[in-house]
Amino acid sequence: MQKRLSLSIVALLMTTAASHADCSDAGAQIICQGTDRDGFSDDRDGLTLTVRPGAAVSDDKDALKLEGDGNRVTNRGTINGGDEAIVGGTALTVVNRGAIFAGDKGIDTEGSDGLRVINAGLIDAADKALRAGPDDDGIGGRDLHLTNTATGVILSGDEGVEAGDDARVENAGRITAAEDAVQIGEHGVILNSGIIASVGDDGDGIDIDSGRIENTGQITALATTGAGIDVDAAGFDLEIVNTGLIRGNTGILVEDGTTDTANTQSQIIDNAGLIEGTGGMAFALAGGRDVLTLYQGGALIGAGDFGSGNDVFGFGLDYFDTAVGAVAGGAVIDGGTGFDRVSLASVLSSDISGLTETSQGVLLSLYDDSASVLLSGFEQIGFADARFRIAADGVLAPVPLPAGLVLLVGALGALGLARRRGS
Ligand SMILES: [Ca+2]
Ligand SMILES: [Ca+2]
Ligand SMILES: [Ca+2]
Ligand SMILES: [Ca+2]
Repeated sequence: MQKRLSLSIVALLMTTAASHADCSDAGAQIICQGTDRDGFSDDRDGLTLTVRPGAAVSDDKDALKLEGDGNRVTNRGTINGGDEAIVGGTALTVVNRGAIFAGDKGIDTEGSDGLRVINAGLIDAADKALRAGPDDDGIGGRDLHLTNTATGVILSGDEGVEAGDDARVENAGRITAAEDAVQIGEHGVILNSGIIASVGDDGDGIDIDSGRIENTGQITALATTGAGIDVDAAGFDLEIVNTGLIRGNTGILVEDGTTDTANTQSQIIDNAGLIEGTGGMAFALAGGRDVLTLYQGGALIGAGDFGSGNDVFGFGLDYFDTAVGAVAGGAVIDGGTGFDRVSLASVLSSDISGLTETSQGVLLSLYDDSASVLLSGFEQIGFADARFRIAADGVLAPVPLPAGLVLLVGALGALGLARRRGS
């Protein structure tokens, strides 16, 4: 008798919940099950809202509006907003294992800090998928943490992920946007093993000010105005470690002041993957002291421009273990203005097999012409055993002057290098 009574109470509770088909709260715990067509709004702090598997919460306007602080949404069903899908306040956490659809923004915490999103499902927004930047007065927008897992898909008709400073984006899934796929500010950290792609007629794969990007996946932009990675004016440096693909009209583009405020910080780039500029420039690093080093497997498609400042184009100790052929597909690498150095730390000066002036620059060939690089605007070339400086008067000279290299210097001069530099 006792057992039968318990079962009937359970049955009654289930019937009651299903007939409400609503997001219902018991204190700070909110459960959404069934089909809720008028959304849910609550301005308290510290709420925990769960959309159960099979449940659907929708509204012609915002589907979930939780503008208090420290709220948490776990979605295992469907959230569908005619306007925003989820609007939140400070320190909102969203764990999505279901589907989130929005006629406008997917998750919107603009003007607040500390959005946490773990996405293993789908976020599909007609406008920005995640809007977590500062408001019009510059308030908020810091400290986004996004983890998009291998099953996570973020689709956007505008920016995919927009946030301010101190953002951290870990992507093993797919972030695809019509505009910038990921747009963040200073001290950003992006760890990408998946796909970050801008696929519209404007926009960059990543738009960032400073911080660190580690890429083992793909960061791409399709637009003829777009860069794989676009670096805006910044107060701090940016490091990029690439073993995957970075591709855009320009692969990596740093603002030089032509259209927006110039970036004069350092870009430190370690490349063992591919950096490709479909429009002809693999990279343009603008002002500041920039360092790009190619490691084993590292390749460039397109030309390179280090811009102003004293820059360094380096080849890691392991680079020539496998690399043969022309660096940058024969396109010129330009040191730009300033005292710029090429560093070939594993190469002996006796491995130079040719140094030829061309209309674009100086073609340096190594190892019986099996490897070559076309250089312009560099003031010094360093090898394991010697450095050569192109002095202001256009004369190429070893630095310091090892006696055995005098003949070589003479040969370089005969090839016309000094004349070109002086012209
Ligand atoms: Ca530079
Ligand atoms: Ca720079
Ligand atoms: Ca330079
Ligand atoms: Ca220079």
